[in-house]
Amino acid sequence: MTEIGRMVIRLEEVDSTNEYAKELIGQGCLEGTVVLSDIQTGGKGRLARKWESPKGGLWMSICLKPKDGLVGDKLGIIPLLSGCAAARAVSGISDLNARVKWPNDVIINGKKMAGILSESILNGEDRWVVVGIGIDVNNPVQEGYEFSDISTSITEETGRKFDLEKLMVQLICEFERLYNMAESGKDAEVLDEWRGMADTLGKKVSINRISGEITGIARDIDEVGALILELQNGHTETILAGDCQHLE
Ligand code: BT5
Repeated sequence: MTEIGRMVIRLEEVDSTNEYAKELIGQGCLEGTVVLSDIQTGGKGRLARKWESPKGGLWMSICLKPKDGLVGDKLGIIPLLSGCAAARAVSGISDLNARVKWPNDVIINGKKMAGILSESILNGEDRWVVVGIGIDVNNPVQEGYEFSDISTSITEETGRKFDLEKLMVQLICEFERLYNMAESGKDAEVLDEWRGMADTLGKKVSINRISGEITGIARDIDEVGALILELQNGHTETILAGDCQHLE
């Protein structure tokens, strides 16, 4: 069983908790080490996009050394289970109905409240994964940013402020539960849990991939978390990575 958060490193400010976590792995940190920071000056999204990380949000990374049921293609399950853990933690502290959007977002009423950045690295011969989770908690995001019209925070949804420590503890508990299920071969159950919380399935979506844009109905995910898209001509296409936009 992998214990998450036996070691928690709390910083006031850092460029990116993911980058800090990678340095810790290089220095031989304990698996399951968690890094969080009040502020990130160089927070990252996928594809080198910027992640705004002012005070008030939960910006954290987890150092993992996946084994057993989580090797090879199955590493693709990690961002999905991270999204489930984040959505459950948000719903747990706030009573909001947080849902997951393929591949890596947590949304409330269609608006993004959290994102996941999962990075795989080699440390010597060992495969490690850093999972970065960013949740907009007490920081407003509905004004002032170019993504404001498609984002929200817990405080903007509820009108209240929340204890980041409590959210972190819930997130670690949910993450540990799902991660250990996946490592011990119960990945099908983890994916079922994702399906139960998914806002994407059954919807018409447009996926922006490096190879171009594709539109269809999101029918399901496969055993490694890839999206199964039904195209207009009735064929299906399996999408491993991309940006997903819900069209309805
Ligand atoms: C993500 O990327 O959603 C992954 C975000 C991961 C952030 C965490 S915080 C802790 C750890 N350390 C890091 O440096 N990163 C991780 P992506 O799907 O590419 O979405 C990025 C896009 O979301 C940006 O291009 C903006 O449009 C938008 N965005 C930026 N900051 C945001 C915020 N605080 N809340 C909502 N949307 C944001």
